Amino acid sequence: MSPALQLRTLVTTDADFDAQFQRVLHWSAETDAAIESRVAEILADVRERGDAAVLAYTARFDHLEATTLGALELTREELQAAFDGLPAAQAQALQQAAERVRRYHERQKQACGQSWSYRDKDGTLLGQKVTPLDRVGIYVPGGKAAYPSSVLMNAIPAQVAGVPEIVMVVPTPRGEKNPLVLAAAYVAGVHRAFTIGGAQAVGALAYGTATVPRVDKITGPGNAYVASAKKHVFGQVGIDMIAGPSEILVLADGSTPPDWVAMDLFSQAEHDELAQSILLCPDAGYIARVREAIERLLPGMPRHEVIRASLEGRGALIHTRSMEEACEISNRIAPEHLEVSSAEPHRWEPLLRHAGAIFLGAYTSESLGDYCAGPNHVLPTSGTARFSSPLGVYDFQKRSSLIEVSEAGAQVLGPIAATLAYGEGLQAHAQAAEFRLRR
Ligand code: HSO
Ligand code: ZN
Repeated sequence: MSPALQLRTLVTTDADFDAQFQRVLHWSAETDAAIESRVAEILADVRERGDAAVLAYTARFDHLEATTLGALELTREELQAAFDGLPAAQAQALQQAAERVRRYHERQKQACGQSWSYRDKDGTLLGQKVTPLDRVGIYVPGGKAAYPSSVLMNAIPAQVAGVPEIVMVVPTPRGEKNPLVLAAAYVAGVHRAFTIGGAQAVGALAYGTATVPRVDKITGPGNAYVASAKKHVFGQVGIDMIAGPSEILVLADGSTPPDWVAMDLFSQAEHDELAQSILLCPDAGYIARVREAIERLLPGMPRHEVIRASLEGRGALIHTRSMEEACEISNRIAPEHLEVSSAEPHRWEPLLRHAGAIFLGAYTSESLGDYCAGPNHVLPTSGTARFSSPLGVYDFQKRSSLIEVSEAGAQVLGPIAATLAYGEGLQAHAQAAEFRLRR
């Protein structure tokens, strides 16, 4: 018999609700000074010695020896062979997921990834030109968080954006390759792949080595070393985000079977002891039924220890006064995943401002979004949905402004620019504008 689950319930009418709520929310990525300085050393070494440094760290940390870094490159044929070797059901699921994710991101590109321009009344052309990045690096974790679905979620938007070269790195301890990861790379159109990982792989992508090409942006999740390395190289290259542990918030009106909600809370809790699962609901009876479902279903879960640690450490069932109040609290949390498990999800959706992804209605389990609904599963965590967005095609594009001033336009803009330029004490600026005025 396992000990009773210590899952806290909070009640918004409690006098000290705010203090309790703050404790639930509080989480900070531990910025471990030892990790930071170790990473800085590794990066400096990779920058200086290139391939040799990457090989040495790969031997030391991943127990994978090679005489050249080229020997750690996976060919497209190997990726294809991994795909061809999959059980038919897995191959098909991977393709179906990839197809839906691709279609969604193509739509995204259509809607917000296109160049545009217009001419004003003087015939001056103004616009924005959108171009893909030349080369991107995708970091795929090995070990306990090796997710083929994340390969799709990172590579497909890059491919849809039109990035001509997608380079994947994946740590491969002792050379034991994960066939589903390689197969996903094949399906998602990864161009080059290396079995390297850690800060050394981030350094190789950021600075380039004789073998690993230097990329313009690095995306993808990783452990504390990878996260620290990405922060270090930011500026030299672009990065997507620094993702924290997974989070799910279920906003329930009591109409969804409690078992479904319990399993949805488990689905993110099973990722990580530090993952966060929260239920917000105005119905105390329903909260009790979800708690009962959690206690009944937990022992049957293969990852029950991780789930228990996550629920006890960071989980909460929150009894609110109303659905409106639940929406407000959800906005304060700004969760990565927000399920509106309600019979009338469209009534509540307009009240929800901050969330990485919003899942509407009882049938929309968050896990469908993790794999195959279509939208990206790389989402802002730790409240960063207040100011950031899901990984998307736009992360693999950049924009250039376009300006073509007509002769007539130069007559109108010249005096304005010159006046402001003299005000800033910049004579060359002023005269560049004035030279173009008709005398
Ligand atoms: N929920 C995770 C993504 C994932 N789930 C991958 C399963 N596999 C991060 O949002
Ligand atoms: Zn997940």
